[in-house]
Amino acid sequence: MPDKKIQHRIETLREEINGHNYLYYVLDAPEIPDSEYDRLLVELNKIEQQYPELITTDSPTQRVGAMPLDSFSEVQHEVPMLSLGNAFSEQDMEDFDKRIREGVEKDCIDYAAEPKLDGLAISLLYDNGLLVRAATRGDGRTGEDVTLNIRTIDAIPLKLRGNDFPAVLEVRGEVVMPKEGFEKLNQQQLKKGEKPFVNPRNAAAGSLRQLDPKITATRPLSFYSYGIGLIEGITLPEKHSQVMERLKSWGMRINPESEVVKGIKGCHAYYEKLAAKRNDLPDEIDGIVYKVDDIEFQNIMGFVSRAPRWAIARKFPAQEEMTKLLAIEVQVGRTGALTPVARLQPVFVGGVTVSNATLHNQDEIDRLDARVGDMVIIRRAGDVIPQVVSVVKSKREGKPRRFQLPATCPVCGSETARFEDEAVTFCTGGLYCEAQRKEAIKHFASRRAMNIDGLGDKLVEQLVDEGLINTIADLYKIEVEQLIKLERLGEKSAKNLVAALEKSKATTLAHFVFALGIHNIGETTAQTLTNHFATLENIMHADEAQLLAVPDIGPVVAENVITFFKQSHNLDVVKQLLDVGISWPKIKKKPVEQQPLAGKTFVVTGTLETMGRNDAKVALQELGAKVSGSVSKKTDYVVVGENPGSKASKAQDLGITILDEKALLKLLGQ
Ligand code: 9MJ
Repeated sequence: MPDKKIQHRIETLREEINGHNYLYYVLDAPEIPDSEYDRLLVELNKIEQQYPELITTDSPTQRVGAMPLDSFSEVQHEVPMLSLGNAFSEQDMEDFDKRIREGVEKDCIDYAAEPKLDGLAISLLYDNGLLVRAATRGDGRTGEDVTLNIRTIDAIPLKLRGNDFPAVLEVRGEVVMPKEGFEKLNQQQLKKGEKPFVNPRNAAAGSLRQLDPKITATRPLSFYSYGIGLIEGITLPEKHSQVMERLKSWGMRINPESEVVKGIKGCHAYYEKLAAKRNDLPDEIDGIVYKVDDIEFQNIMGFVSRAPRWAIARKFPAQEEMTKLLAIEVQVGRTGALTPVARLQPVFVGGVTVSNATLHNQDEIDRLDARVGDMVIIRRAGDVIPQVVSVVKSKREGKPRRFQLPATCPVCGSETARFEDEAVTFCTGGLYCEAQRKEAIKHFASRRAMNIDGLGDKLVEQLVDEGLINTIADLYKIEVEQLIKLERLGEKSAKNLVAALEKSKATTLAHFVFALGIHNIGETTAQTLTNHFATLENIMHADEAQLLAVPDIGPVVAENVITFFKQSHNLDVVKQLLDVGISWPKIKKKPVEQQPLAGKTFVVTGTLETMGRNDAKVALQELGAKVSGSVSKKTDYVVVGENPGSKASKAQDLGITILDEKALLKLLGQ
């Protein structure tokens, strides 16, 4: 039998936890970090496991129920759950305000203004302060019992605070999924290979419809209350805003943006204020709800069918609309990336007319299964570029073909390519592709490539825009007279540039290979290729096996090199560059097969005295050797310096030839 002390500790812990929940959710002023909160919960859980007879259903440990349901049962709403009339313009609002002023015979009305949350309306029934039932709105009269799911939402108290709450209280409000949680949930869905949710509202609805509350418990749901239904046992204050304050004191969360505003002017100002904030708010909202604050006036106005005449929802312009996907066009960006773009039947969404939306890449098209002729949902939130959210499959007519990004670039006709683990498909045209021309030329001219002094980004753009150059080879045909005619370029600069171009012709093979702008070929890879193949011809004619034999060259680089030099236009440009006189010192060594250490694998370990380990590696590579990081049966030689590690002993065990530094230097001919 647990003693009084245990009972007391349990009660203290529950009160503390509920108090922190209140600080966090209702007052938005947490006092302790999450870790501390978790510790309290762990302690409570531990004691309750030891004394299960002390567990109560309102304990904060009891949010997630044990068993999944077979189905949801029906709930009759004793006080119907209302819907709201809509206003779409200032004029609609002015008409509404006029009706109220005339109805209650007052010049200026106070309105309780609240964000209109885009979630699910829910009714919470508290009996003697305990949450006993939660139901969806359904058709307003009959909803579904979702108590077990609702209990998992931390922002909803299982027990009301204080001791002045009514014997029976039905709280009404909206279950929402905050935008941040929605994004995270969708990332998880994609990772699991499951379908992402279309918007936070759908995600919230899907989460509440789970028969297994354990699943709902993992979803980032939240709740704001905005009114009451049944109430027994106390009389309420006379204003809606005061009622909301009471709800807050009992532990219910109220939207912090709520305000009482004066008259129609106040309504308009509040609308403008929230519309400007809309995208920065944590939750998705689709408008403003205005309620006559004085409950006596509410009673005077009454209802029409199921909507109160004392409240209205002023809608923001819709952020989602349906329209037809007329075509999918492919754009080639500055970097060569192919981007599919949806051409749409123009549609007014998020306050502007939208006729294009990006489809990002092939994966996105596949995920949406978007096909030409489909009806699609377009979303434009704030300043975010319009997105295709989903395809309305039920409206698909006939059997449109799946869309595939083209095998050749729509701008230049070069082959397109896409590598494993990369989402983008890109044009391999590089130098030749008009879409990529400016970027290719800028790269070519840059300091670490051909180092053309005075040819900056701005000037490149000007030269291309004025039609003076089309390819990088054209750079070397520019004359001083042509340059002088350009805006902002004096005679001296023009002469300097032509001189710099002339100077840049004397380069190195590694700089030249890097300057070509082959995808994934950075400076180091260009150097590696050069060391290994020694001549441009060898690099251009290398097949996959030869490329893969080069240390540090993987399949992606190999494919990039092969595809680049397969394009006849790239070969043209290279030829033109050589024809204008670009040259480099010959690398005095034989192609790899003929090199002295070709086919031999080395491992270098320990400290070398006369040359660094890295220099030793490069020197070995230059003689055609492969240098590896670990010793295996395939290793031919292990070079051992001072203080070698386990690699030396492993080499001994495997019977591999061991070289000291002297032997290495001899081998290198030094
Ligand atoms: C929403 N959705 O945020 C009401 N609502 O009041 C607010 N909905 C409402 N109030 C009476 N803030 C019926 C519906």
